Amino acid sequence: MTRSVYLSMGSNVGDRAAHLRAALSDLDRVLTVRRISSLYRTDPVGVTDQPEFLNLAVEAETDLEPFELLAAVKQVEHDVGRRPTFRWGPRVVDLDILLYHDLVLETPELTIPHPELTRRAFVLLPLAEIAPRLIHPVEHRTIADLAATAPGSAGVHRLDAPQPFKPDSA
Ligand code: A4P
Ligand code: MG
Repeated sequence: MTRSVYLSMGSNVGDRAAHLRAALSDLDRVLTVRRISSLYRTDPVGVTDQPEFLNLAVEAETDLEPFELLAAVKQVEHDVGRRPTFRWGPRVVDLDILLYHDLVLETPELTIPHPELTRRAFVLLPLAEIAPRLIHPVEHRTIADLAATAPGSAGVHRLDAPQPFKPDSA
């Protein structure tokens, strides 16, 4: 059965925009990308002594089951990180599953909705741009509402969304 899913992407190493573009086109091969948010320049959260991130959110449709989707996004991370232009070093793209239809799942390998979703402006603001009326299946609040009260939103800056961020086939 085809389901709507929402993912977030971030990069803070090397050519961040190129990493995100590569991840988007990779992703579009394994699921159907429907919407892509603008790109956001975001202050690092958690470990703050690291470079600024670029973040975005993606809406897609997929027939993959949750764990198949997790495997697919891990594969995309791996593929993008292994591009020959980038040496060893830290992972260049982080891909998280935010929401999978209205599924609520809590296992050691996979938690949906993503447990940090409600606390992270760098995830909520891009997501609210593409899915403001979506209801968080645990909080029972809209994404727009959660984004409006998210801590750290001052560190999240929306950039123009250049066309190259759309995968060719979208
Ligand atoms: N996992 C469980 N649930 C999920 C899910 N819903 N989606 C498991 C994806 N993965 C999920 O993730 C570790 C394991 O989480 C996976 O193998 C999977 O089984 P990871 O991405 O390999 O490891 P990580 O990056 O250390 O963890 P995580 O939680 O993704 O990192 P964080 O905490 O998200 O930190 N600041 C800004 N401004 N922007 C950012 O993008 N990102 C981080 C990354 C920190 N600060 C940031 C940003
Ligand atoms: Mg991750």
